[in-house]
This record gives sequence, structure tokens and C-alpha cells, in this order.
Amino acid sequence: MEQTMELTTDQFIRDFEQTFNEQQQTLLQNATPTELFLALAHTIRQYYTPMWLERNESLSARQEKIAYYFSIEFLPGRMLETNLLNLGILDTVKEGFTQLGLDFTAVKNAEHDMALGNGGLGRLAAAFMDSLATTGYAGFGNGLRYKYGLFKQRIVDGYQVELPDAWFGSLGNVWETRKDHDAVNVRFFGNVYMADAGEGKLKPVYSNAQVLRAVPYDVPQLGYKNGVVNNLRLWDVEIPEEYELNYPTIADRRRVEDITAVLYPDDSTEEGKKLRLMQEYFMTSAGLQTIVKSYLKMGLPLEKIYEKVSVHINDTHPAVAPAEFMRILIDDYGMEWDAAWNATTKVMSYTNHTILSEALEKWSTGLFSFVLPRVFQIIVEIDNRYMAQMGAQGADYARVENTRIVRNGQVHMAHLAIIGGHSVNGVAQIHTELLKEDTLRDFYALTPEKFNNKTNGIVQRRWTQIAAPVLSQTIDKWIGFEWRNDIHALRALNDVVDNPRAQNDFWEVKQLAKKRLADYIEETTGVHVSTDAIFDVQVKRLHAYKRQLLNVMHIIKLYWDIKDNPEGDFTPRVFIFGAKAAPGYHFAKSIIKVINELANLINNDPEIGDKLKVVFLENYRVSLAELIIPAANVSEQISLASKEASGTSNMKFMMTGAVTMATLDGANIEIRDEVGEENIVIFGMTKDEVYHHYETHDYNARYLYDTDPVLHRVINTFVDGTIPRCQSEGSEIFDALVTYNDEYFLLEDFQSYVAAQARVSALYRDRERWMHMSMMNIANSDKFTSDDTIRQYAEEIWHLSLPHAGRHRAA
Ligand code: NBG
Repeated sequence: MEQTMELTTDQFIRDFEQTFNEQQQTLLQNATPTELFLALAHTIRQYYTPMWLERNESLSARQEKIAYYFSIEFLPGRMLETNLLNLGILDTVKEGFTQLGLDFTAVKNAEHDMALGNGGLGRLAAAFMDSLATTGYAGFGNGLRYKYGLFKQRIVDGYQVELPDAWFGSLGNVWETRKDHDAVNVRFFGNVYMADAGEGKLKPVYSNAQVLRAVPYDVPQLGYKNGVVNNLRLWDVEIPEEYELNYPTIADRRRVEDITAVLYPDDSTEEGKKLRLMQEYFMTSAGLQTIVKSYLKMGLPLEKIYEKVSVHINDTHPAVAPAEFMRILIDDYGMEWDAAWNATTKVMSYTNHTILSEALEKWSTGLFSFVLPRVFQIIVEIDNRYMAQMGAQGADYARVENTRIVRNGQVHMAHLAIIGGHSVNGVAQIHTELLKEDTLRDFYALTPEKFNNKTNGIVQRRWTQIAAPVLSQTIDKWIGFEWRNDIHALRALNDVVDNPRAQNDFWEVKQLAKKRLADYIEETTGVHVSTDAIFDVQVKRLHAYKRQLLNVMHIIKLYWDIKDNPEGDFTPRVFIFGAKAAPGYHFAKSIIKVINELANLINNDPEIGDKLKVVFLENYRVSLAELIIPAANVSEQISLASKEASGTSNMKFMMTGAVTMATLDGANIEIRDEVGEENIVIFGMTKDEVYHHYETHDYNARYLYDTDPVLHRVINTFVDGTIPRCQSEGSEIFDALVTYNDEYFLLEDFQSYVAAQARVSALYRDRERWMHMSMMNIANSDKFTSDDTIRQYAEEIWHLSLPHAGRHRAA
């Protein structure tokens, strides 16, 4: 049921002015956007605080089961507009600002993105927070309060340069509240031995351990117009007062602060590994300790904790959770092993987000037992019991051996998460199938009942109502407002996809969004792009499997086409890239350099003119996505089939009317199922064809290079000096594609990609046909709402009770 705050514009203006005066003590006209932003944020805090208190009261009064989503990343981006939208007062506030003669957009832009995540995984976690509050389920987040989020990317001479992202700035995080009373201690290092605890029991005794204090900062998560406020808890590290003498110098203190200093953009370095493990354990231990404490306040038996608590392990980073939970139950609360294990496996569940093996974390037993000696003992015990139990059941020995936790001197975190929990899910149908038949096939054979699929979703409110307000108004105009509350009502658009006036409206909307982006491009890069061209966008992390390079190869092909035939009939295109590369990922950085140099070459060639433009937008992040995505005509989702677990930007593009250029990978397949074959452009190998190559080892990139003259010329362009200032990067690419046999099969997919792109050009020229496709994408995007995804998690994995929307109180 819809519950919006009752707030008139006049009331808002009074509240805002009062907060502003108390806080800033200057005149409104003199205030900077940042000062205005702070005052506005504090006004909003006053509005939701009573709801937050009421929510917490009612959850404990009703002893409701709570799911805790443990994730090392949360990527909400900016929170201002989301909070306003969800309170139902976005328009009121915008109107108030207009009446005050203030620029709302400037104020909104003064908020720094909360970028505590790398990409899809972190953004999904943030989406789930929004959707949990919106559906009304009691689902709380648990993560780290990094001082520095994902690095800020600058492009200098075509190269990526990484700068620290001091997102706190000097302002702090306006949305958070420090909860000192919930602080707990977390232990690292030292020695552990077992001592007599009386009554025939043993207890662990620690010596020389490092004890650190974990302090939570809570960030409220508002539901959409329902008065519900959930909590995202982020942990920070401090030195406990009683141990202060151990840290006499500033350098000593800094080493401790490092634990929550920075979000890891990758973990390929040795010294980074220890810190990363400490981060993972720190947030997991602190979260679990407080969860147990707050459960016990209800006065219920600890053996039954699974009836009131679920803990979700988002990818392997918090996968130490089952072992740490066992430690807490046994060491801290004296539970017996079997009862503790029963509770643990019922509490824990795990999502896998990739089949790429480098992302399934493994720790050397040496490092692990050094950092977490007691937890390591428990893991070894879990592993031994697992072997014994499986042996007793007569399970296939090789299978059990492949699935054990401690193996060949390594601790396999995914294995711990699976054995220590009751559910494993992939994030799109094809991904879950691959987990079952390949990546985790031995687990699937042993415990098929644990496996299930939960296709990812997105917060459509953010990508339409916030990022694309004009599109939203146009949808209102054609089908009414209902879709804003119930996204499935969007399907009514299916009735107007061939209506010429509706087509015209949606065309104009896209042109406006393109104009907005074109202005930004000109402002930030100096490149002028025409909105008559197709805006063809690929924005995502830079990774070989995502195949930005295939896109580049197609651009090179177009470049030669125009150079060969400058007078030819050509459908103009603007290729737009946004991508951060992990700082240690050399090849990815080379691709960025080549894109930028190719862009220079093409954009400055008068013979090419407006036919072709290439733009690399630096520092891709959520707030930039909000500008780029609604402006796209074509959404590039061209990963090698089987490699992209799901993708989520593909869903955002779809819902704002871009046509997807897709391989049959991840959620692209499900997008095709929703929009129909004719409204998406599919190309390339299938997953089975890819696996066939793996099995037969028959792939020969050099043969393709030698025999296909177009490919030959395109690939030579990387090394023949055509693209200036990137000789070493060009030859690195040449080697990857030809000498090292093209790991991601770009050469094989090239011709099919080129043909599909030609199809796109032809389709775009037929405006009626194109608008039909575009609008079919919008009209059928409701399947990918994260509200529905989270309902499935809540019902099928966490077994939460039906949502009970909090009563709403106006401030
Ligand atoms: C990523 C996948 C994406 C997927 C997101 C969210 C990791 C480890 N995985 O395809 O690559 O959409 O997770 O599930 O970041």
C-alpha cells in the first residue's frame, strides 16, 4: 500500500530554512551547493528518523526473523534523490528549491558517490538493500566503512591514472549514525591452545593476539513510499582503549586504520592479501557477534537462532562466516559442536557471482592460520567431519576430495560457504546451470538440493524516475502512473509500441537524453558529437572476458570502411566507453590506452567527420551511469558466452529503451526471452560452442588471422603505426589475439559481430522499426526488478515472514 509523507512545499521550505540556519549560519544566497546539500540531507534525516525508530521497535516487538546480507561491497552511489523519491517527496523538494531560487541539480551533484564497491556485485548489494526496504522484508546489510572507495580514474595522455576516492571528504557521510554501544572486539594473530575449562570441557586460550575494536555506523535504507526503514551496517576499526599502549606511534595506528582504509580494486599483490583477509574477517566477525547478541536479547534459546536469523554470504569474501559462527557459538557461548553445526548450516546461505576461478578465493593455510589461528582450527575440524560424514554415506571419494575445504595447502572459501550453509545460488539461469554442470559439479552431485537460481535485478526506480525523469513522464502520459508503484504495470506499454505518436514521443525523449550526454561529452572531452548518430555504449569494468576489444576491432573495421570509401553511405555512430581497470591489470590498462589513441585518431580526422566518433568517459561510476544509460541507443553486452555471470547494466539499458547487442550470455538470454528474438540483436558463439573448443582444443586464432583478410587488416592496425602513441600496447594486444591464441575467441566471433552491427545500422534507419524495438524493451523490462528478485531470496532461501509495512508517521 502506498504511504507517502504528507509534506507541503511551504512546510518543507520552513523545515529546510530552519535546518540551514542552525547548521550553516549564513545566508541562503551565499551558500555553496555543498552547504545546501548538507542542510537538505539533515532535513531529510529529521523526516525519516521517527520511522527508523518505529521500525526497530516493531521488529523487536514482533520478534521478526531478520536476514543479514554480508557483503564486502555496497555501491549505492548518491543517496539524496533515492531517499527523497522513496519518502515520496522528491517533487515537493524540487518545487521548494525552485521557489527558493536554488538550483536542485547543483545541490544533488554536490553529493559524492558512495562508491564502496567495484561494479555489478556491489551495485547489486545496494539494489537489494533498496528492494528489501521496499518489499518490507527485514533485511539488513553488513559491510565495511571504507575511508576510500573505489579509486577515482583520470585519463592522462590516454593512460588510466588512479587517485584515491576520498568520498568522506571533510564532511563525513551525512546519512550515517555511529552506534558506539554496539561496538565489539575482533581478534587476529597470536597463539591459541586448548586448556581445561572444567566439566570435561576444553576452552581456547589466546596469547599475543591483536585485539581491535569494531564500531558500527548505520546507514538507513528507506523503502519506496511504505514508511519502512532497514539498516545497512558498516564497520570501522579502532584501537581499544585498554590496548592503546601497544600503538605508541602514528605509524602504528595507521597500520590498524588500514583495515578499513580502502576498498580493494583487486587482490593480486602479496601484502595486499593479508590485509584483505583481515578486512573479510573483521566485518564478518563483528557482524556475527552483534547478531548473536541482539538475538539473545529476545530471550530465545541459542540452538534455535536459525528461526530468527539468516546470514547471506555475498560471494566468497564473507565466506569465513560459517567457521566464525561456529567459533562464537562454541567458544563464546559454550554450545556443543553438533547443535552449533545444525544452527550454522541453517543460518548460512551463499551466492556465487562468477565462474572465473581467480575470483573464487583461496588462502594458503600458512597465511590463514597465521592471521586467524582459532578459526583455522575450526575449519580443519569442519573439514575432517565433512570427510568422515561423506565417507560414512558412501559418497564418491574423488568427489568428496574435490569438494573439501582444506586441500593442497589451501583453504577454499567457496567450499566452506557451501558446506557450511543450506543454499547456493547463481545469478542468472545460464550461470546456475554452469555452476551445476561445471564449476561446482561435484557439489551438485553430492547435494543437489542446495542449488537454486536467482536471476539478478535492478532498482528500476533509480534508472527511470531518478535517472530518466522525462522518460518517466512520457510513460505516465501513455499508460498512467501505476507503473511507478507496480513495475509490472509497465506492460501496458506493449499496446502503444506501434502507435506513431507514442513512437515519436519516445524518440524525442531519447534525443533529449542524448543531448544531455552530448553536452557532458563536449564539456569533459572537448569532442563534439551529433545526436543524429547512433549512441553505442559499452560501460562496465574493463576485463578481457567482457571483450571491449571486440568492440574496438569493429570500430577499426568501420574506420577502414570510411577511409576506403569516404563518399559511401554510412550510418553515423558515436561509440561511448566507460571502464575502470584494476590497477594491477596490465592488459586491461593497455586496452584503455588504445581506445583513447584510436579516439584521437578518429575524432581528429576531417575525412571521418561526424560519421564516426569514439569517446572514453573517465571515472565511470553510478552517477555517471545515470547520465549515460538513458542516452544509449545500443547496449553492448558482448562477453564471451559462459563468462558473464549475469550482468545488470544490460537490464538498465533495456528499461530505458536501448536495443541490446548481445551474446547468449548471462541475463542477456533472459532479456531475449522477454523482448523476443526480433527486438534484440544476437550474435556469436553459444556457451556449448565455447565449451566444445575447450574440450577439443581445436581453436586456431592464427589460422583465422591468416585466412580472413578483413580480420588481418584490423589486427595489423594495432601494430602497423596507424594508431599513434601505442606501439607497446598494440603489440601486447596483437600477441594476445594471435600469438597466444585469443583466449576469449574474439576472432571467431568477429564476423558475426560485424554482421550484427550492420543489421543495427539498417534497423536504426527504419525509425518505425527501431522505435518498436526500443519500446518493446521498455515495455517488457519488469521481469528484472530487484524487488521480485529479493522476494525470491526472502521466501525461498531466508524464509522470512510476509512483509509487514511499517506505519507511516509524517515528521
Ligand atoms: C559479478 C558478475 C556479473 C554480475 C554481478 C552481480 C563479480 C565477482 N561478479 O556478471 O561478473 O552481474 O557479479 O551478480 O563481481
